Amino acid sequence: MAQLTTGGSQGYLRIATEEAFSTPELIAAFRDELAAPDPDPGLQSLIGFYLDHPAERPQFIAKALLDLGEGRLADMDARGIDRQILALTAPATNAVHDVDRAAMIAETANDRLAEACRAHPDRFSGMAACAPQDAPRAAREIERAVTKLGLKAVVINSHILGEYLDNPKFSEVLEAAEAMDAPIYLHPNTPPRNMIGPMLEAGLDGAVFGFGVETGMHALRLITSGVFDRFPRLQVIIGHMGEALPFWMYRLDFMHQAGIRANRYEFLKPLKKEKVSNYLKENFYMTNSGVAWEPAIKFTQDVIGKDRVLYAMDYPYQCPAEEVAKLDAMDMSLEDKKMFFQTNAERVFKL
Ligand code: 1DF
Ligand code: MN
Repeated sequence: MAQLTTGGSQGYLRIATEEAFSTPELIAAFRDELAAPDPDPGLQSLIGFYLDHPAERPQFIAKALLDLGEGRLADMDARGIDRQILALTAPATNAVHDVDRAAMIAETANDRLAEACRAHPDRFSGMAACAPQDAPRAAREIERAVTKLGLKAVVINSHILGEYLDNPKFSEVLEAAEAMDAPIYLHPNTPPRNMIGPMLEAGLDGAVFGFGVETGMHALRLITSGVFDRFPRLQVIIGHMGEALPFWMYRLDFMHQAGIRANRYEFLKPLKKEKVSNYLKENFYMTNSGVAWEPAIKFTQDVIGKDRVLYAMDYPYQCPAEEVAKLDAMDMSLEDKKMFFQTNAERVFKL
């Protein structure tokens, strides 16, 4: 494999858009959640593994998450990554029961992230964390993070203690993101207690599959509940090649419309744009985090639009340099590759 370099000599910069970091405050809260009686099984499966497992990968990840300086920059250099768009790692504040503590963790993380972005403005940009559990405070924090800290988007790690963003209790969060013109990165979480059982039993609850099922469903709920009719300018970014939703699109449209015509569910009301796919094409961006796979990237470009598909690495969870080289080598015009790796991200995150 040829040496990967930063600086754009291949004809584009590489901007990685779903890159994770952590804070000591978040780690302490995860430990307390796991020590409480009857902890969330998804949190236990995911974070229990990354906090304490002796294998090489979780040890590397635990260390890399806390490095917002030289170690991270060296890893970016070695992989030819010009810029990371950073987000507080999943499930972040979504899994913290003490609402005040959750909000403090988000606010402190945003301060730390803004400091790292100020120290390395040519290498780091960031997304704001918040604690949607306290929606008015989350809305204020989104405004502060965008206007005072220069953060570019909002990260929300899918379900919030088993609740979903279409619940009217979270309206102020969506309203603030729309008002700030800040996209929401709907990042995966492990499935909640009432969904995880058979997946956990089979070892399929995490990034291998459960993440995608949970987060894809969350994204769909936002559409079918009419969130984008309430907030038409809201933009949502989903990773992992759109959590497979592009591949579902035809069936989603057919079955959703059949359900609407039959008035089958109280929850399902006709949508202004009628088809689920229209929202996927107009209110969503999709990144290829964890999917360094040319056919899936091209298919998604084809069905939702080349201007809506962005590159992501998912450092430090999945970061082999070989994946970067593989994507560089895609059979795709230089113009399209530049949109994928660079210019779509520059537009969406206002870099
Ligand atoms: C994993 C993957 C963990 C992703 C993550 O955050 C994460 C993993 C805790 O492999 O367990 O963000 N991911 O986005 O694919
Ligand atoms: Mn991720």
